[in-house]
Amino acid sequence: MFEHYLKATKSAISFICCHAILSSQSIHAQDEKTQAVFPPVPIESVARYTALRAAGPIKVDGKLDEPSWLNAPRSPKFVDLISGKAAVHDTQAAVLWDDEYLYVGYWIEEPLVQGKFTERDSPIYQDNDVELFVAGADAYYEFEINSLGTIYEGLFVWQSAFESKGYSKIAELDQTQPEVKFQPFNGVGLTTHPRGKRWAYLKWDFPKLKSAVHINGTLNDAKDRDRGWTVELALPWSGMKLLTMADGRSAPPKNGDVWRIDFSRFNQYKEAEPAKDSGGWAWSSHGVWDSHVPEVFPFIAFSAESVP
Ligand SMILES: [Ca+2]
Ligand SMILES: [Ca+2]
Repeated sequence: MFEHYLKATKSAISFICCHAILSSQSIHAQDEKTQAVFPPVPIESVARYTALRAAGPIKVDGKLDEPSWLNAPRSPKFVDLISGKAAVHDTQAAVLWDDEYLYVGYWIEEPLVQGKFTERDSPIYQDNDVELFVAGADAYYEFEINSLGTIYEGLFVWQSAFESKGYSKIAELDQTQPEVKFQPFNGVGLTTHPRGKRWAYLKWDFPKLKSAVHINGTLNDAKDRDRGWTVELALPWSGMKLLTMADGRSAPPKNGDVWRIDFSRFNQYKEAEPAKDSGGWAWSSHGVWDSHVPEVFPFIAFSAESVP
């Protein structure tokens, strides 16, 4: 969801044409409101979850039919991104892990499964999408996927840590190299984050990431009513070096380690009034129209225990 902002700043096309969610007036109001209160939701209300180890192999085919998925604890139903109120369609997620991968599964109820983008790094947020953010201490990763399985991803590094934590010396982030593409980024709704701006690397690819979707229904066919779709992800721990380098955390994690990981979906529709549907739903409410706030990401503790 970050690129709305980038596009808006680049081309002066209004922010609202992309996600068509908030008027610029209400964004401003949101900013003013959240300026004084940070994080935008109380820390006690941020979701907590314990991720168990997978009990067997996970085939990344979009089908969450492995015994590990069937037995993994699931998130509560996703709630409205801003208000935390119930969403019209059911969305749940689960997390598993083993020595090689972090696995994430999403169950997405959707009566009209649709998608248009087929080219990698297209503006997936202009489709109905599912998003994942994985936070390190001084950098975070964003991933988006649509029902066609097309992905969009990027890496963000807090500018205040860029030199001091050694990111500037990493070849793939080295801003003196002409082939390294980067841009400043300041959030999409919360532009007053106390940590300030990030450097956005939108050409960055998570090494050896595996992703797949499975549609339970018919794609781009409104004649029927679909069940929805599922998303299956495997992120190799070996690809997380830029997320772990600042605090030296273990990847794979140690028993009891806690990471901040965010799970959300964004829709091109909104539930009719009187619902106050922002169009974005998340495992744990963000309190603002912005996912670039690691302080509101769910606490995901990793347990050495396997799923039953
Ligand atoms: Ca599978
Ligand atoms: Ca359909």
